Amino acid sequence: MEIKTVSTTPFDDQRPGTSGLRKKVKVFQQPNYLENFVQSIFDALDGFQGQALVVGGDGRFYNREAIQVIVKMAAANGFGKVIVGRGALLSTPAASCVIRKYGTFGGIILSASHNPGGPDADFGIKYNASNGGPAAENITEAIYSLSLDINEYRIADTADIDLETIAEQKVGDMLVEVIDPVSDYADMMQQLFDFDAMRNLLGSGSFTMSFDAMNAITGPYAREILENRLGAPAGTVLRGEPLEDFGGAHPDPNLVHAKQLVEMMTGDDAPDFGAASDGDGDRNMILGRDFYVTPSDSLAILAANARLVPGYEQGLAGVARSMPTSQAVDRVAEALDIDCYETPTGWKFFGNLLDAGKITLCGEESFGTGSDHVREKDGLWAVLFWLNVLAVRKQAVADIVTDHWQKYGRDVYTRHDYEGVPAAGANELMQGLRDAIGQLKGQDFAAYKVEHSDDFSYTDSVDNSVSSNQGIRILFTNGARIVYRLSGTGTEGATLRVYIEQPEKDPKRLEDDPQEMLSELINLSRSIARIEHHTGRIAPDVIT
Ligand code: G16
Repeated sequence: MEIKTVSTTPFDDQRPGTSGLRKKVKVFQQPNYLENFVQSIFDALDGFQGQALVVGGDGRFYNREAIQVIVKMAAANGFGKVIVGRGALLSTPAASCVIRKYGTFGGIILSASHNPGGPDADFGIKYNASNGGPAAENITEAIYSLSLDINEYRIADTADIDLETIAEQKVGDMLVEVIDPVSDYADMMQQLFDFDAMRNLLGSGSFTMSFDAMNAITGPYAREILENRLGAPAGTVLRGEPLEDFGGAHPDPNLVHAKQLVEMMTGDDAPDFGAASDGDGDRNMILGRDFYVTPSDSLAILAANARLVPGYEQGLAGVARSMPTSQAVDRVAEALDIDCYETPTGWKFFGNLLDAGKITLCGEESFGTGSDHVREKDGLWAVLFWLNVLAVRKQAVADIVTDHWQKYGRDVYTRHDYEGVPAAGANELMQGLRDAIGQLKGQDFAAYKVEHSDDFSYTDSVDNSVSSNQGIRILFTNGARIVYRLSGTGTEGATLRVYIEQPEKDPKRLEDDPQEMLSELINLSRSIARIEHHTGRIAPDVIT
């Protein structure tokens, strides 16, 4: 095998965001752009000579080309083996599962998650460590600083590998194993959940479900698990073929982008249970008939019902949520007398807590829920968890949620996203809030009095690393909160996320519409941050 050393010059925009490097496909297609970043990943790592690397992606446009480059660069840099999903496919949680199951050195996952795909849309790449989880900040920062200094990369000068056949091949001395992308993951799900009970529910004739794979990676996984292994009727999985451009859809499982499913779930003949997953299979949305379960509530409900599920019947070591996620799970943790951790946004922050056995379940308001079975959030896992709970409790989704609110109270919650706003205005808005933090305490805003305000800072309880500037929190004396942060996953301008929450215990109000219940706080969120002044927007683009 001939190894080429290619001269290159740095790009100054390769700092990974909340979850890896996400850019427009056209940016990645610039000569040497992908190669520089991959070489910077390898240069940031130690000790991988002769070791195995997992590679796979969500099937979006440019996935296959990028995999071929990564395989050749892995060979040239001294990896002993690459494990790749057939068709260049691996969902993000399946990649995490495979890294852990085969004890590989790490993995590279190609995805821009819930962002659209296609030649004019988004692409992404991230490195996951041997625990199966996204690389910690010290690694992503090292990758970034190496990318600023890079002057050459190494690549094997060989033919492309065959990605379609499950078999072993060689690239020089390096072994390439093409695996079935679904089976390891499906086997793991079968170990965690009560497939017999779920099969009975799905075959009972009185229960129906629909799963929207959004033309993205979860299609083959959902078909294998729901239709083949659990016996759900063919057609339970909608939009089950992964397409390079997701069929033009925006593969983000929320009320706006999964509109088709949301519409199906209304009315008397709607399915009993609806769910969707995103581009790379790590997000989930849970719906009952005429009922939407917020991701924050979903986490709390899974925690409260965990003992009903075989994989968690021993109980939970602890739970964690990202800071902007509602405090619903905190109340469950209190009742279960287990620890609850509050981390910054980004799945990577759960890794140490999971590895140390401090938590079993964790989740985020951004449609992410997961557990210690892998080190990524896991869309289909959350759906199966719900299905298992439904099979045991034999109640409607809405009844399970309202029962939960009756017991624990409800954290009325909404997130307002102002997308694609000019970065300068968004930064000024955040700076304005940062400057005001000190003076907010004790101030009254109509019925709300500020108890505390800060720019969230997190100290990891395992390695003591500190992550600062993780979002502005305004906490009110009645338990309500407004949180502001800028998204770290967008590829155009800035996205301002405003998270609004208020606890409610009044049984008569528990089921009211959150936008109405929170209307005063929503107005406050706009006036305190002067959103219109800084962004020109009078209303958000997406409300979840
Ligand atoms: C990623 C991260 C999540 C984060 C989400 C939104 O998810 O893994 O931890 O909550 O982005 O981040 P932001 O608010 O910064 O846009 P995914 O599904 O995009 O990989």
